[in-house]
Amino acid sequence: MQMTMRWYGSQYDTVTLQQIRQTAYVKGVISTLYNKMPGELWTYEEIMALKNEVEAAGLTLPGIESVNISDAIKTGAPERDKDIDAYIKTLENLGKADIHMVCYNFMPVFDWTRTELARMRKDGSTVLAYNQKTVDSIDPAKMFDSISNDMNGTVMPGWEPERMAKVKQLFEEYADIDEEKLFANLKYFLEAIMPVCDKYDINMAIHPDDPSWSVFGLPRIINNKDHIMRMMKMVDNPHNGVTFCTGSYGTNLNNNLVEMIHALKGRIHFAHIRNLQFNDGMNDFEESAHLSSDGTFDMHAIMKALYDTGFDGIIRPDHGRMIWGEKAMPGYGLYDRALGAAYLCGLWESIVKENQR
Ligand SMILES: [Mn+2]
Repeated sequence: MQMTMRWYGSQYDTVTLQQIRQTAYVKGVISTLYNKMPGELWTYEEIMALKNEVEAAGLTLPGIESVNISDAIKTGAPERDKDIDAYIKTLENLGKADIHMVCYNFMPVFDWTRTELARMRKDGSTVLAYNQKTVDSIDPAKMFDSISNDMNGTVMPGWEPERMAKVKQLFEEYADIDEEKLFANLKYFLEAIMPVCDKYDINMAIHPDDPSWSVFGLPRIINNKDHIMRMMKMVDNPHNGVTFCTGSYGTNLNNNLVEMIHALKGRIHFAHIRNLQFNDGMNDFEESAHLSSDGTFDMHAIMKALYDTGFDGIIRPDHGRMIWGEKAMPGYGLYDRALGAAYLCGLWESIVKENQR
């Protein structure tokens, strides 16, 4: 496995490449061209500028999170073919730059939903949290206003103010999109891009919906084993794969994470590892430290399932807590993600060596 950290670029991130390199555990970063709108073409020169900057700092850039999918592609609007053409050219440019993993999601309107970005825990650390009652009582158009004060002056990916200003209009665009239509539009997109993925050996890694159930009445399809297996079969190509995000699939306690990893053998191209603490069943959860005993999931079992299925892809500690007074994008500070990377590397080394004996 390749241990990485997500990095938002020198213009936007509070964490530097040098700090990431000094963790010693993290060898590469997963990044994006942060100023690109969904549907916009990424040129080879822009991609190489990012790659060269990362490599000059002694790190690798093995993948992109994310090349975002436009709403036209998700809703199947007439302009989708133009956006898909741009996406194909972007993939071609990434392939030419020797980058072979692309994370994306197919969530309508909201990329992910949390009701608090800085819930205080007993030890004074702060974490992202979700409360179902709050979601049920809030006007989705106000969702952005309710959380934007906690962003520490950063712009959260998927929650860009320009996009959120159009939330009402976005809801109208998705008004007649149900699960079946979303599956059909995803299939149409994947079938169009598979030839370029085959040509340049690009692994597409869909990120699950977070939380893994419908919010604000919007359809969600990448949320459980049956749905993800349906997606793997509907475009049965190893380049059609997944980002296995434990903290997203894990929001639904009926999802058996270890069983899902085994079912997805060979199709997990990217792993996001984090833990959750549930306070009122699935009605209220918060992100915990990565450590198994601080949350709900058995991290050793998860890492072992990845090992047992021959996982050799890219992995990263997902969101971390905000600790030691750090001010950063919620979930994306340096300190707790570095602790997470160290812990996951320790588990992995131990599993590898136990199995070599
Ligand atoms: Mn994730």
